[in-house]
Amino acid sequence: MGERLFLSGNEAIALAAVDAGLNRGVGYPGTPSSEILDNVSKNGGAAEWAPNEKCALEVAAGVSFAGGNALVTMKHVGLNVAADPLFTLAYISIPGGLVIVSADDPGMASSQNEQDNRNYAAAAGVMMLEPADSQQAYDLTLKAFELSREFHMPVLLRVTTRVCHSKGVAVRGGVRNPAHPTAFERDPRTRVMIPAFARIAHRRLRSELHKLEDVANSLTAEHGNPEGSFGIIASGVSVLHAMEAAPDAAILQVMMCNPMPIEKMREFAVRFKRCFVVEEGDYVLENACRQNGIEVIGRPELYRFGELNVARVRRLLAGDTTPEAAPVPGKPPELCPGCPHRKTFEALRDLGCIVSGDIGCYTLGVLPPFSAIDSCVCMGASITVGLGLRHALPETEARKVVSVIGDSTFWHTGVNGIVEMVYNRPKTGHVVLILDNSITAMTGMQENPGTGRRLDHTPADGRLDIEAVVKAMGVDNVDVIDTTVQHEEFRELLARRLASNDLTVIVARRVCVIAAAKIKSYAAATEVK
Ligand SMILES: Cc1ncc(C[n+]2csc(CCOP(=O)(O)OP(=O)(O)O)c2C)c(N)n1
Repeated sequence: MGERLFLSGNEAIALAAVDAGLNRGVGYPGTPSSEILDNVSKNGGAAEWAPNEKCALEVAAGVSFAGGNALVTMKHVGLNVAADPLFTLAYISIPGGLVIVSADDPGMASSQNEQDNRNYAAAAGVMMLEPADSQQAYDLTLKAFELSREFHMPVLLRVTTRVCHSKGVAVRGGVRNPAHPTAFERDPRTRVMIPAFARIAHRRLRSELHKLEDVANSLTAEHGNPEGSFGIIASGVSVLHAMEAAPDAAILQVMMCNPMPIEKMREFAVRFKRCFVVEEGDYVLENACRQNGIEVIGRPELYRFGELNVARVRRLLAGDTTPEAAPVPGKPPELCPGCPHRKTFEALRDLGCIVSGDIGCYTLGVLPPFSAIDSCVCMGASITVGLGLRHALPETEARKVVSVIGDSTFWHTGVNGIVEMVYNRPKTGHVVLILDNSITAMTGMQENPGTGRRLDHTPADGRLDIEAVVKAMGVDNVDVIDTTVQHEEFRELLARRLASNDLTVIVARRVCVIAAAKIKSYAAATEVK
């Protein structure tokens, strides 16, 4: 009997990755995935925050090319940023182990969309495992590393908010591998994806995926009453909801959703007059059943939106499509009292700026009493969308456009926006406001390349300096100001820069009030050493 622990899904993934023999965990924070790498570090594994998800996946790819095991963590939208390496890594023969955690957020507890990354697995041809609880998060992480090493392919591990954050008992098995030995073996035919090699690699990928269908069929489990009056095919946390909503049904759990256990699903479905599919998000299992001639009862569109829960699954199984009760209104989010972003947004509002916003705590500047953000698309988009507005709007309006971005987001993908700004300069110039609260606040106070500390808050080897970087890139004016105390100076500066045709970066710098005490304690801990 292994060690019994009480773990969240994220803690279980971290522990299993270390137990599997981890050489490096790499990621970029994003709810609900952020705690995984902290826990890797707490369990003695090497872990780092990369500037963004594409960098994270590529660093991890290098580790796996050296024969090591690499874990990559990100939220679902992070995989959009990392999609370029993902699709080609699928073709590459990996000597080590490469497991990519995609933490999806159905219901958008903390996200800008509810994309279902099971679609990525199918589109890229990458195998994907899907745990339902902490025990399976532990077991399937171990399995993911095993499969990655056996088939020389990356593996996606898809978890959702409930799986990441719910706690449950998980038994830690006997596996305790040290980090894998590494060495470089030259093999350009399988790792340099020029068309001549990639054509062969694509065929290899498809043939391996066919072999993996047997693995998919073996990675299923039946729950509930095998003699039940109806069947349910489900995956992820929906399995648990279905077990509770329909204790008399037979439930087939799909743990590998790419490739899919088509034969198991077929054998299961034919046993019942009625077989439902219960899944969150897109119609991934349902469509696979239909494409393969497996007769199932699907979900009305109402249940495509948001998370499922036991009550909703009961309604779904009853075919109830009457409108659902509106959720109890919660307290709307707001910028903290004392947040350094507050005074900045007051000035933007009062000066009537057109604000191209970005993603971070500061997105809350859209809400009253500030109402001072006009668009927000994805991380890094503030600068580039602002530039598009500058190019397209009549001059009087173009002059009001300001791009607002946080420090972590600037290092993530904002830097590229500065490249675009200097290279394709709008006639009226542009003003970029970098809200530097010296931490990645929104996702739980993680370090970033500008804080000078590593993931575990010890001093980093290097610290990136925003002013030096943007100056070196050719920005005309680089101003640094504390808008919390220098209100009037900030308003005057902003108005002056907007009136000019210059390219301006204003760094509004003041540490996040919530992080300030922690940052002091990190400094103190270092001094003692
Ligand atoms: C591609 C992508 N990765 C991760 C996230 C999660 N996320 C939202 S905002 C944010 C960073 C915010 O930090 P910062 O820009 O420093 O602003 P702050 O919250 O500190 O004001 C992150 C990591 C996301 N929305 N999109």
